[in-house]
Amino acid sequence: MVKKLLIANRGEIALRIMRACRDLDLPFVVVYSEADRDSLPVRLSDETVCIGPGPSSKSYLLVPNIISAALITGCDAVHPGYGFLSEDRYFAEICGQYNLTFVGPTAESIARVGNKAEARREMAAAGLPILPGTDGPVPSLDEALNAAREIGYPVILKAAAGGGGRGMYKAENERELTQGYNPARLEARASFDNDEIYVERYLDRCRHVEVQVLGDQYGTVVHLAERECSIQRRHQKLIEEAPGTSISAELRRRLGEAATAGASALRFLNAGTLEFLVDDNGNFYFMEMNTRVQVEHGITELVTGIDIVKEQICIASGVPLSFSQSDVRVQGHSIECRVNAETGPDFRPATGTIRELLLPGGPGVRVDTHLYAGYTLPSHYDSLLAKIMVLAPTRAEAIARMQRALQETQIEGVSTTLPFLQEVMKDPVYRSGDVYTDYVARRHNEESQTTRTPLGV
Ligand code: MV4
Repeated sequence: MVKKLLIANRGEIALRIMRACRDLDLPFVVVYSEADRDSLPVRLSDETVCIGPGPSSKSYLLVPNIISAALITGCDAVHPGYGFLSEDRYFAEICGQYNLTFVGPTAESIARVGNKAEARREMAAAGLPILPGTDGPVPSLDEALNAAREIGYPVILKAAAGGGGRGMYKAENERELTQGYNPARLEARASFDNDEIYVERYLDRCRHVEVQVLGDQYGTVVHLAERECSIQRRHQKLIEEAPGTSISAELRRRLGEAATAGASALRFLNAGTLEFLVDDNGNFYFMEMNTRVQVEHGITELVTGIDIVKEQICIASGVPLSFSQSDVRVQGHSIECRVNAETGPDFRPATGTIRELLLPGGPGVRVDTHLYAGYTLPSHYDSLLAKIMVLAPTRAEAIARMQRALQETQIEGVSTTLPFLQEVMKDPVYRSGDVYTDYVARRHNEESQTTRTPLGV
């Protein structure tokens, strides 16, 4: 086993990793920025290291500071959590150079699927279904127009180096593609320092379904079934469920087999997720692969009973997976609501001091949060405050439990998404399970999320 783990993250995921360490009786160190001095992970940790000032670029993203923190505290492993350096192939490589075990995939795997155009090719070669699209980046508008003529409209332009939906432009026809091509490239360059874009057929009325996979150092790959994450706003997930609301046992098996085949083709190590779009006819298409633990991993833990973060640490330590595919059972239905601090019509991150905090409990409720009463939210980081998760025998019972949990939750001092989450739980369309990626835009009167105005504002 690794002997001492550096937790190179903050907020609720730092706390989540700490908990896995304590369950494993593994010593750990938490890093923090000057803005996170009073954070809960720092308060609850025996050993901490300050790695720089508040802005992430000067602390959580600064590789030399993280590596130094690990070396001076005698750590032999680093868990990157999600965001920050978690999908940075160079960080994974540098950890190796300093004999630090990176709790995640190999730098090579991160690189192979980090470029979405390449990931499409890799997965198609492994036999996974993909939407019609270009084999690689389209370097000119003419080539984009020619490709779209073959593919058929509507199409979507995606930044090869993008991810999570950033840098996407939908085009219904040649005029829109002509208008969107240059802005898409400029935005891709500005956001990802890489202006490669590719063209793909746009799928309407589909669901966003992702399959959790784990791979160990001995080539064993298993999947932990799917999560459905169709309820998103501006490509931020708001609500996730496991298993998917409309996934038959047959489709689950096919999705799982595809995900396992894709991950095996990469000889994938540690925890990852393959993202698919699923239509109403049981067709599914590979979109992209995430090579980290995800925010929403907890609902998979609830329905499978598998501790994904503990597995990540064991896998990184060279322990073979202790279970096989046939041991993995999905039991019950789980829902996660993300509570974010946000304000105003543009949903800007809100800051403030948590004056009062009441968290829900009772049967089937799990809350992952770094909040405590009196905590002042720093302004430098993302707006996630808490993940409220429930587990119940059926989806209807899970919704009832979530309503109970949301009713009990009180967060004073900062405005949050709690009212929105309560609206969704009451909505007959949500309750019927008839939920597609356009749910928030259609049901909650919000702008379309794919077609952004030219120049990407
Ligand atoms: C798409 C799509 C439809 N057609 N690609 C968004 C996240 C990224 N990983 C993939 N995403 C999508 N890709 C094609 N060819 C729909 C989405 C999508 C989405 C689009 C608009 C509004 C909300 C969405 C939620 C999930 C997925």
